[in-house]
Parts: sequence; structure tokens; C-alpha cells
Amino acid sequence: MSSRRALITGITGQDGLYLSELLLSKGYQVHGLIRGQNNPKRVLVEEISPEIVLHEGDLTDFASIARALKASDPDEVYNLGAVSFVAHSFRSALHTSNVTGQGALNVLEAIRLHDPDNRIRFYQASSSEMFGKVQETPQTETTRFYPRSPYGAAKAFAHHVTVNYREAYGMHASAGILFNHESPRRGPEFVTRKITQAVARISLGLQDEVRLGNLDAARDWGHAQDFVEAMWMMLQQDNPGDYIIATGHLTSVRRFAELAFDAVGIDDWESRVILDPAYTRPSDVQTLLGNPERAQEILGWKAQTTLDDLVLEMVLHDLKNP
Ligand code: NDP
Ligand code: GDR
Repeated sequence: MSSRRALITGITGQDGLYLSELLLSKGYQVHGLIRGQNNPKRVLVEEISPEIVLHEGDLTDFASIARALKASDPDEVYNLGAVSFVAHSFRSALHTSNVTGQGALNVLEAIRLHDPDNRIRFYQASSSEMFGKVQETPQTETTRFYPRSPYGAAKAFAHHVTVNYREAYGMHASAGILFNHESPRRGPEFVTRKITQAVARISLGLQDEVRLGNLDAARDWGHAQDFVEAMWMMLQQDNPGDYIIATGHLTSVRRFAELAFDAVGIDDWESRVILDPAYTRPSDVQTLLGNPERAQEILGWKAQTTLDDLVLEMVLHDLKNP
């Protein structure tokens, strides 16, 4: 078993929890940066393993990152922390820029000062939202960015500084441009989980309808558990790089809803969905579809879970926890 150490920011989030499990299964000592003095999500991390070491800190607080690096002395750093909800980023644009954008720069700079010999390998959670108003379909590692939200713009900044620290200082810094990935651990504010939770409650007679925004938006949805494997694989390569991580399949929000209602045997699902302008965005991203060929060729990574299986897993989970 290896005794490598990893530091994860955003450890309490969907991906942080799956990545912790993956790294523990590989024998890593896992450390996490955790926000606040009494974060209610701390228990989720502790449920995975009491051996995970948590360091209080915030991506906007450079000194806290430096302290966490010193205390954990990691071989690998995964920067997953972010204001990650695109709709919220419109309401909190400056904060999003500080956390999601500058936060990544804080981590890179803290690593550079802590580890001038470039021993640490760094992963940045880049996003398909950087493509925004898409310039070509499917999107590849070289497709031009055109962000459509403060979140997308902040992620583009973080992506560019990651590439720059690799080129300027020779850091082993990689960016995974991940397309949407979901799971029963997905936050309830995101459309897939909002739908599966509502479908479960409707089928149990606890709720009558679900209010949604843009049903024509389409995404390339995969399973978070598959996607965190790709993060780890990137840091095992001799050379750092950027990779699209996606399934290569496109599905609309409307179709996702239909699949979820199908899973509980409700046919007249359209009468249960209310269109509500409160859930539309000042500028939305209509379609995102990734081309994961480079990840398959170089990393040997390929999405394993079908959308049908993902929807079923989420609905079954929500039926048990309505
Ligand atoms: P989540 O929203 O589930 O988790 C976000 C994490 O960031 C939480 O642990 C949260 O902590 C932490 N965080 C928020 N603000 C700060 C801060 N100021 N300082 C430190 N930590 C903070 O996101 P996911 O797990 O879904 O995504 C992981 C990363 O991947 C994010 O960067 C996201 O933007 C990116 N991404 C996600 C995709 C997806 O489809 N899921 C696709 C592409 C990229 P707290 O518990 O305190 O709230
Ligand atoms: P996204 O995910 O913005 O792609 O960002 P989200 O699930 O929030 O939206 C996907 C699409 O669905 C449309 N939509 C709705 N969205 C929400 N949340 N609620 C609704 O009621 C609703 N109705 C329709 C949205 O307009 C949008 O077009 C996610 C996040 O995880 C980011 O952090 C990540 O970078 C990207 O995926 C890739």
C-alpha cells in the first residue's frame, strides 16, 4: 500500500466525498480543507472515514491554505472548492470570482511557495461552463472559451492560471475540463437532483409538482464516481495536461425529467412540471457536449455509467430518503 498524502479543497462537496473514498481505497492519507468553525457537512466526511484529517480554512484566506499545506505536506493537491452553482453566481458575482477564480490562484501560489522543487502535483477542477456559448460541437481541449456566467468566467481565469503556473514554473499542474456529473450526493439545487427528489416525493404522494426553468437546455451528464477516477489518473501521468472528461452523449432537461418519471411509472409527467421563470438565468448555456477522446487515449479513461442507470440510482436513493 502506498503512503501518499493528498489535500482536497471542497472535500465536503459531491466530488470531494467520492474522491476521498477513491484515494482511501488506494491507501492515501487524505487531508481536506474545510470551511467555517462548525461546518454541518463535516459529518459527511467523518462518515467516510474518521481518519481523514480536516484543516479549517477558506479559499479566500491565503494563510489558511498555506497552513493546511504545511500541516499535510501533500504529494497531490486537488482544488475542488468553489461556489459551484451557476445560478447563484449571478447573484453573488464578486464572491464567486474570489472563491472560484482567485481561490485557485491562492492555492497555486501557496504551493509554489511551500514547494519550490515542484514535488506536489496539482489538479484544478475546470468546467465545461467555460465553453458557454459554444464555438464548436463537440467541445475539445482546444475549443475557444466563451463563458456565459460569473461562474464560467471565474473558472476560465482559474484554468488559465493553472496552465500558466505549469508553463511558467514547471509545476505538475493539470486541469480536468469536466462536463456535468451527478449522483445521489449531488446538491439539491442542481437540476438533476431537484428532479429526482421531486419525482420520488411525487410518487410517494408527498408533493404534487416540480417547478423548473429551461427544459430545452441539454447537457452531457455522467456519474461523479466515474469522473473522480479521471482526476486521479491525470496526476499519475509523467506529464501534466488538460483533459475533457465527458460521456459524449447529449440529453435535454426535458428528457432527463421524462426518464426520472418513467423510473416510478408516472406517464402523465408533463402535467407535473410547471415552467417557472424564477429558474431561468440572465444568460444560460443551451448545449454542452464533450469529446473525451484525449482522456481515453492518454489516460485510458472512459465513462462507465449509462444515463439510465444514473437516473435510476438517484431516483431509488431519493425514494428511500424522501
Ligand atoms: P459542490 O458544490 O458539491 O462542492 C463545492 C465545495 O466547495 C464544497 O465542499 C464547499 O464547501 C466548497 N467551498 C465553497 N466555498 C468555499 C470557500 N470559500 N473555501 C473553501 N471551500 C469552499 O461541487 P462538486 O463537488 O459538484 O464540484 C467540485 C468542483 O468541480 C467544483 O469546483 C465545481 O465547480 C467543479 N465542477 C463540477 C462539475 C459537476 O458537474 N459537478 C462539473 C465541472 C466542474 P462547504 O461545505 O463549506 O459549502
Ligand atoms: P449547470 O447545472 O448550470 O450545468 O452547472 P444545473 O443542474 O444547475 O443546470 C443545468 C441546466 O438545467 C437548466 N435548468 C435548471 N437548473 C436548475 N438548477 N434548476 C432548475 O429548476 C432548472 N430548470 C432548468 C439550467 O438553466 C441549465 O441550463 C453544473 C455545476 O455543477 C457547475 O459547477 C459545473 O461546472 C457544470 O455543471 C458543468
